[in-house]
Amino acid sequence: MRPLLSLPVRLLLATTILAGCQTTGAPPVSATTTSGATKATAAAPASVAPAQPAVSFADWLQALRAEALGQGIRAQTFDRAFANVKLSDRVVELDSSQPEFNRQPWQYLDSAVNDRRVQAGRQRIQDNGALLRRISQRSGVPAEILVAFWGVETDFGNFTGGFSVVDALTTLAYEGRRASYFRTELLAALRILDSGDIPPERMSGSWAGAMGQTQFMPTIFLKHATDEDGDGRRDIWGSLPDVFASTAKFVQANGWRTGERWGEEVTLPAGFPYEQAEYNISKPVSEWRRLGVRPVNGGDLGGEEERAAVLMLAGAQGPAFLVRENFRAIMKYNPSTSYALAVALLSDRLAGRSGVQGSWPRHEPALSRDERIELQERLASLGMEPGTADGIVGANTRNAVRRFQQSIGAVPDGFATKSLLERLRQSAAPVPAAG
Ligand SMILES: [Ca+2]
Repeated sequence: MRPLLSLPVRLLLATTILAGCQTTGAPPVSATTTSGATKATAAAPASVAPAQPAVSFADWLQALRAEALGQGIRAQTFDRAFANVKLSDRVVELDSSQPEFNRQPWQYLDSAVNDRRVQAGRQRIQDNGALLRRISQRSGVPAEILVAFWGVETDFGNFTGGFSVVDALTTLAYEGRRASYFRTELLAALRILDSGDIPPERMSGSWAGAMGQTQFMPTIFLKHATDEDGDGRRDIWGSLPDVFASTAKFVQANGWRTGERWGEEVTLPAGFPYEQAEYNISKPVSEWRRLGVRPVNGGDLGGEEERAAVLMLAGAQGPAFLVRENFRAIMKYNPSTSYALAVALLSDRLAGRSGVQGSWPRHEPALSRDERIELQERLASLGMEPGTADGIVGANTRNAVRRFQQSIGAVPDGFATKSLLERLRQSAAPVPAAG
């Protein structure tokens, strides 16, 4: 992940924050990670109170040691890993922050998929041609997809996060907001150290513990990291064969379908039922064709029996994408639609396909967190049922926006904009008289 906050991949946790992103099309958050941090996204954080540990760190560590040894981790491994352990204030700060998502999806996509990155990615494909072909043939995951993950996660290994994974996970397990999740990850990290894949001083990653060039959380590493170069170590920090093979194994396990595409950009006809443009509304491609969905570049959609959803991250004014099962496989790396679209679009460019043809509504400023909460509160007061007013624009909020748009005769695309918020302010429900 990027310089922003490097966040990890693979978080299974998908906290609400993530969930927000994904659904929202807001800039992604971190990958697979768990945490709520989003890599790309986070802007200015608002603070949440960190958890207060109930026991001293020394006592906590002693209990952890007993648990680790009970799981078969050698005392020597544990003691070496914790010889210089430090709790990190910076990690606590990052864990306590709530991403503002004050970025529009195109701003994230511009940073994730641009000419420089496409050039660099094509060069990496050339430099590693034989290796990528071998792994791709074996796994069924195209080289362009593998390199796109690598590019979006760490800019091809340039930004892998500079935190000690043991320090970061220890901090999060001891005093973070998701202590039990991170305790499991910390024990998994110890298991990796115990297996000799990497010495503790080289085990670096993001503040949330996503490691190496693929930003794998330790539990993901244990399941999918692969020793492709045969030196006896699974090294996703320094060995490209291991990096590509591990990524391929994870993507394959996430349900990648050999020979199918992730989807493509499409055009929608006038009168398209925009309320159906939601990631969780999946239909056979043939049905989308009947509704007038067409490839933006002409030709047929193909694969008509496959299931797909129409994804629009910026409402009716922005481009539309028909996303298939392989897009869902990408989402399992990092449950953010913006993230998955970045990987998908980068892979297309690496494969020589064109970039996005439609234009983004770049004149639309992002709503601040306070404005998103206000939007939700106003929608709720009008009986539009946006769900909890948490500042996260997910499917419930979009559907509430659609109800409001329908009520004023606007196109019900669910895209929350400043002008829509203005409109809501003018439609304020009368305040009920007290009593
Ligand atoms: Ca190796």
